[in-house]
Amino acid sequence: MTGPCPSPFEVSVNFQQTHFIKSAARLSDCPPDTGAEIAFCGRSNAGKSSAINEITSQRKLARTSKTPGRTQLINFFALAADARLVDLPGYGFARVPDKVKDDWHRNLDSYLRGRDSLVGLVLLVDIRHPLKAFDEMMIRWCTDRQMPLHILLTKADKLSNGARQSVLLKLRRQLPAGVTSQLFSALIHIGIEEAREVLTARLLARLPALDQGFQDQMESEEPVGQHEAGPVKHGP
Ligand SMILES: Nc1nc2c(ncn2[C@@H]2O[C@H](COP(=O)(O)OP(=O)(O)O)[C@@H](O)[C@H]2O)c(=O)[nH]1
Ligand SMILES: [Mg+2]
Repeated sequence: MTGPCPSPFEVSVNFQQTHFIKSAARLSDCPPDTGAEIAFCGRSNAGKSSAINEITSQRKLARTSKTPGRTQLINFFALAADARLVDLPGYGFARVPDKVKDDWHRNLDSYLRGRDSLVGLVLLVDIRHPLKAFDEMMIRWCTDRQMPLHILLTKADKLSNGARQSVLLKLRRQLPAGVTSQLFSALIHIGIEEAREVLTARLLARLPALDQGFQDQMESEEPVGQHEAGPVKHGP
């Protein structure tokens, strides 16, 4: 028996080829706002950088740190032409001055409000500390704007299998309809494929030109020039 047919995106985009594009301190420094990108957000130390490294099978793509609050910039990574992953600044680090915290908050806010290519958020939550104030705020922000949101319960290795499942079930009961969630561990490799599938589906929803271009290639020998005008943009 043959396995399931991989989606065109999986064939044309290899997560392992993801590369760093740039770091931005403010919206005006971000790469061109075209195509589709998915941003990883969460409290400092939740495991954002580790998750990006794990999903892309690259140990050092996004820096990881034992010191919370180290990543203060918005970091962009290219998955493919016009498809990006974004590592957002961590939130909730107590030991930085208020001025710095205010700057982060402003950067995060202007990015979230101003970025047309943002097609979804991944919220990372330490499985031992589910749904703190920041997490609740992000969930509300996404549901108010109908922004797709997927939650990774990170560091699942810190709990027994039974305890993990019960945190996940409890979380799912609390979440608004449409917000999806899963277990994740960068350390013992839980949930990597599941996360990749969610990312792939979200990006493909915005990049039909990429999908269509690939299908055309499969179905005919002819060049796919008619699709090269770029991805279709959706409002708002
Ligand atoms: N046990 C465990 N530790 C993790 C996991 N993911 C990240 N960490 C650790 O948590 C700390 C913060 O991780 P990092 O990815 O830098 O978090 P970020 O601040 O959200 O980017 C580091 O010491 C990581 O080694 C995991 O799946 N399991
Ligand atoms: Mg980080």
